[in-house]
Amino acid sequence: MWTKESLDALVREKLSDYLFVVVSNREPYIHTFSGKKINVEIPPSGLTVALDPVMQACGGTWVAHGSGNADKRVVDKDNKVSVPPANPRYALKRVWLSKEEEIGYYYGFANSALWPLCHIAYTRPVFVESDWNTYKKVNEIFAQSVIDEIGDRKAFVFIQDYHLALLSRLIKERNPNIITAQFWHIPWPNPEAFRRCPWQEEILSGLLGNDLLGFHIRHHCNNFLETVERAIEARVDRERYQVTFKGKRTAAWPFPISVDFEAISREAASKEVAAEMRMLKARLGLGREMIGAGLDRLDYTKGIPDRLRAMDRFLEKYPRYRKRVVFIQAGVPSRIRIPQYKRLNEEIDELVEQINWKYGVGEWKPVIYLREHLPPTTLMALRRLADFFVVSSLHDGMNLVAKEYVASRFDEKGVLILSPFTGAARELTDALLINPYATDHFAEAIRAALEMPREEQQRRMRKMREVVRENNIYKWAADIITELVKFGSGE
Ligand code: GDG
Repeated sequence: MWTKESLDALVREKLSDYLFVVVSNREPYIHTFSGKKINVEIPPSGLTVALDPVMQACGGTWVAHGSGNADKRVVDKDNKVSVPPANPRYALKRVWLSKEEEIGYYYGFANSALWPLCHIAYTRPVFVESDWNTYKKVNEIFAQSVIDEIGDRKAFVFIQDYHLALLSRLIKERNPNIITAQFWHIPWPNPEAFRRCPWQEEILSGLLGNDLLGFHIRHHCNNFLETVERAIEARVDRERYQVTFKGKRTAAWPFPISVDFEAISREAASKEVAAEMRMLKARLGLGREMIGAGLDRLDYTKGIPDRLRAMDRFLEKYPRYRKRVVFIQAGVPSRIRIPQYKRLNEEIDELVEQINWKYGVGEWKPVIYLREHLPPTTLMALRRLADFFVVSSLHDGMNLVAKEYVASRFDEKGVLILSPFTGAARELTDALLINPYATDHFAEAIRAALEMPREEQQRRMRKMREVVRENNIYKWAADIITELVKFGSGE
């Protein structure tokens, strides 16, 4: 089983001759002003949890957009700051973007075009030529920053996600000896869906600059290979999952991302979390009710209205559960500058209000909506309090929230209700699988979860915990690094 220590040893052994560079849009540490003081925030993301230990072990460089308002204040003349702040182990090199660049690249092409294009969630992608041009320009800015950092050293570059689809090719054009891998954190849709992108050839060509391209599941790799086959002149080897394009080979393989199982499990069992569970119940005015919960970044792909509709249907169909079940939805709004996200927030507000009006009695309300930024201990307390936990994405690359719930339930209690349209559903087959579009069936699953005997809960949870324990975040990183170094040795 992979642990932080064994990953550390692997990195020291295999990467020691190379400079290891991670590139992502989001930075692992953000400096912000709080009055005159400067604070450091760690953004909540699975990516940071996965790659921070790798970086700490190999002492490389992480290149990312400097988005904090105090970020410029703390960097040196090369735009670098040593992190983690308390015990510096590697360099965070910041890339600066103007407001216009951020709007066109991040809010525009990445999140209004590529994100809805790759998620089949019936939100129309918006393709704006000027956004595309800004996206290309920002990818160039990142490429230059990476190239300057590497100089003439031997290097592995590990690129993250859909914000930087053109990066590997831009890097290779400047220095073909650099080995690059990229992980695509969102689904890759079928070729029919992808061809709606007016610049599909450029994007594919950009991604095929990589030596290794990672997706969460094999299905996304297959979609990618089919898209390549249909869209550009390239040779696709379906057996080896490889593409040859312009004389260069790229492997497209699955690497299911995960969480730090042991750390979450340990933290969930702490005294602080137990105390927070009591405080949270008191704060929310909860007594003996059974508790359901959902916790998401507020995104239209996560199926939040769909789960509220299922809750509505459940309470309508089974009045005996009124006043006996409460559903808590937590999560912070995200990307609110994009109109579809604003509309989603309004839709959720309306649904919560309607359901609470319909079934509320006196002080009691069936849905509690926690929209504020909650500290990790509170989120952990919520997972531990949840008799059932809902992940109802319409489409999701993996979904770490589901794995975090499983990792938190060291007591082997609780039921996970999970959408089959998540990557996680391929591994967590002992969850109650629901179709978020099928409201009645979904409502039945809520009832089944509430009525599931303890022994069955335990049997299912135990199996899911085994899966997440074994396939943890360190295995994800180790598997990718193991493959990556083979390209370095020419294997
Ligand atoms: C993309 C892919 C893939 C959520 N709300 C709050 C909060 N979170 C934390 C969760 C979890 C993380 O954020 C979300 O991870 P997900 O995997 O669920 O989803 P995306 O953000 O869409 O990530 C996804 C992932 O990349 C990794 O490859 O799994 O499919 O879409 O860790 O706990 N954290 C805090 N407050 C919140 O309100 N603090």
